[in-house]
Amino acid sequence: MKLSKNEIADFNKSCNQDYKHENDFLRSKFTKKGIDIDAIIKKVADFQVAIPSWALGAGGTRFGRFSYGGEPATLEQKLNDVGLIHALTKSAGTVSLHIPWDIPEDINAIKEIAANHGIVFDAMNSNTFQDQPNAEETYKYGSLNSTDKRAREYAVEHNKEVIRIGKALGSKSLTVWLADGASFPGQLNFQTALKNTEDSLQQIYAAMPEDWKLFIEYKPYEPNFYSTTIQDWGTSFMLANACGERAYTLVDLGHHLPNTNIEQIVATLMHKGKLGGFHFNDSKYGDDDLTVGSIKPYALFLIFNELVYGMENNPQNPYPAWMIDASHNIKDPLEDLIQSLEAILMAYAKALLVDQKALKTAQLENDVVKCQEILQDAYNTDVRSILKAAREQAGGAVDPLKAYRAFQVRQQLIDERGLEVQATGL
Ligand code: LRH
Ligand code: MN
Repeated sequence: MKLSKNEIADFNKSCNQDYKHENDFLRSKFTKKGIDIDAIIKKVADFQVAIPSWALGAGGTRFGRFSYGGEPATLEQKLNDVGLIHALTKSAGTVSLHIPWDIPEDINAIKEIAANHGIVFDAMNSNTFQDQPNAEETYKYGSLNSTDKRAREYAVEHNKEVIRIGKALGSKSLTVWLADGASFPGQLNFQTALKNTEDSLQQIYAAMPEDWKLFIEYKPYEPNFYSTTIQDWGTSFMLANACGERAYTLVDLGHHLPNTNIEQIVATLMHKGKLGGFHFNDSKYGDDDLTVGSIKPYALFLIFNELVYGMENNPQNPYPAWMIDASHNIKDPLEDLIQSLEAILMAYAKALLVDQKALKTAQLENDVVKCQEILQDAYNTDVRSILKAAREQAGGAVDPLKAYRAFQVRQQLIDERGLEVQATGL
């Protein structure tokens, strides 16, 4: 199933055009503050977020999984679904693959399908948190941190294989997330585990092509519930420095203990030039992998406020990699991803409305009240008209979710693929 530019353009004509007047109002309000609404519309239109190949079907928990019907059973079908999201939103032009869940059988065929949808391959993800059928070694007691040298070597070799596949697809980065750790005190020697992990990551880093980046993802707990070897940003930052200048920290929003100040972590990593990228999602308690902006939209805005400041003031930090990492237990996976893209672009657009000059002055004057007023003036501004104009300019749907339902995409996918198909992934 594919959606053509003309179908979408026709759909846009049937949509309410008020957003054009709303943007005229925003221009009149913000131009006098030296904030260019049309420049923001362009920045939003150019902002591309990678779709996780492992989140195109219904997710699940240990308590159960409810399939969704019309799920993609093959990598080709997954790329088609990313293509549908990109056709509607024009902000999902990249996909992040997870190996071995998405090993391409025919590299050239896969590249061609992706190119037809205007999609490129973002960070590759390795998987040393599950044992594959006929695996020679087990990761039960860890992978890169394992006390068993053969398990470490097996895991390093797997990461080299992921790099080889990524190179063939045109990807330029590898994300390593490790479940490695312990569930009971005494089970692990922390220092040995960290040393083994550092040595193994250095071998993986050395195997990367010169123009690749390594993203080291941290997480405080799950599936280990007492210790995770790469538990927090500081450990990831330390390991990235131990690897080299093309190794960075990856921030998954769900990988923080309650009430952690993530925007400060982002500012700190950008200051040190070590912020590699994001896995966007939202959570109430643990690593819930919920729709972005569905629980803590203000926190997401504060993170983008630091990102906008950092992208203007930290040339030492490369342009971050933007990726979603979510799992859909009850929502239509494609609708969930469309909502997440909307929340990410809204947070970005609101952050671009922050009068950074006035904020700097108020901070220097310790005018605490004014600082909050400046931030919240931007946050409380409705930017949905900016997103609509950005999508319309890029040839997408003014209202992607409405279009998705108007075109009955899910029903067409079910007609094509049936109700029982189960996608690989989480
Ligand atoms: C771990 C994680 C990691 C992925 C996995 C699918 O919780 O966030 O990024 O490998 O989810
Ligand atoms: Mn993640």
